[in-house]
Amino acid sequence: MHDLVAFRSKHLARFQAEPALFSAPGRVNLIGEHTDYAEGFVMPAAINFATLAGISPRSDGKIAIYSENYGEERAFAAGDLPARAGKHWTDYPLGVLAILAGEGHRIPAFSLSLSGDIPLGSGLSSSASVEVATALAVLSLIGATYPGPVLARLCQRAENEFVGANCGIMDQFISANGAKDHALLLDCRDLSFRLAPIPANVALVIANTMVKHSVAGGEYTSRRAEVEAACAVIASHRQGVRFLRDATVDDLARWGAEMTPNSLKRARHVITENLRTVAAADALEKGDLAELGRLMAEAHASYSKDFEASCVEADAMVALAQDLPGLIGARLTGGGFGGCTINLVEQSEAPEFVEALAGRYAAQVGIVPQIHICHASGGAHRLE
Ligand code: GAF
Repeated sequence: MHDLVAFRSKHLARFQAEPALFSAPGRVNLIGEHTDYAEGFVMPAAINFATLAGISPRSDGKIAIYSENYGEERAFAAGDLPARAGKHWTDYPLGVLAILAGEGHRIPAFSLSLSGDIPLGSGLSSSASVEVATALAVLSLIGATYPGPVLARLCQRAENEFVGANCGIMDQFISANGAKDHALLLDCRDLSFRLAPIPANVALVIANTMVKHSVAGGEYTSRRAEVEAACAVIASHRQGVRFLRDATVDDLARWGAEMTPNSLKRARHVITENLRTVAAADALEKGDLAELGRLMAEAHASYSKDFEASCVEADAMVALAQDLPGLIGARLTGGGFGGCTINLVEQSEAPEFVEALAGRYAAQVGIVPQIHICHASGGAHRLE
């Protein structure tokens, strides 16, 4: 939980100026993994872990950025910002500035403080929340606003074009556009979305395997390449297929033999995951939690076996949750290869669920996990 008063006064003490404050949440994805860059469907929710940004103008032509998480301050000349990433935490805020400058904004001098309580490398989109919080803060100083979906696209571009991570739109989109107590079914083709209420008696229990995950890592990129290679095979036979969003399991039956075995499996995951994600939104809207849980289990099996993006620890965390009282559905969430599982759990059972799962995981895997009972939160906003 953030201490806003402390955050504000630290900015004041460090930079001798009152900051305007902004908050951008992390996210958990209920279902729809590695589908966003295939122009498919995802259903994340923003969570009550966030990055705070405090910003105040300066008159010395400098941009000073302080990260409370890294305990480090860096300064740049506003008129001569780095053109390339430096493999440093400042790449995320600097990437946003580069994209805003490219959109024709003059970037003013300012002091920016950042502080996040999203566990880093846990697959809960700390990077996207830094980008969105920075964008909101800087835009407020410039006096410009963008609709949430446009803001998300600009932040995704910061990550793609500046940081050099080939992510899709999901994380930035939900950080900018999340809604309290709702999951958001996003069509990553046209960015249209609908909100599905999460019942008050359902808790989002997020279990950190403590195995670090990174979108910038090679596995994410190689999976994406395999997905795109599968799509190219189908596109060579069937006009109008631009992304796997346009493909069907029937296409795989016909032309799968022309793909590498891995590409075929990755494509089967993406194509079936799109179907599951839309079905999961319908189930949530109808209050059919049993069906939602079934789809989450199917999604995890597909993510683990066909997409091979799980790991021993995440498979264990999902398996160990299965017979615990109150479980509705469990799966590995986010980019894969570590990070967190999402467990939908009956609220009244959640505290016991957390204790039992933590105990089982520590006993079997030998790692003490961090497990949080979260709720779906609103998207990025200015704090008064
Ligand atoms: C990461 C990426 F940043 C998202 O765009 C998405 O592809 C996700 O992995 C997998 O669903 O969070």
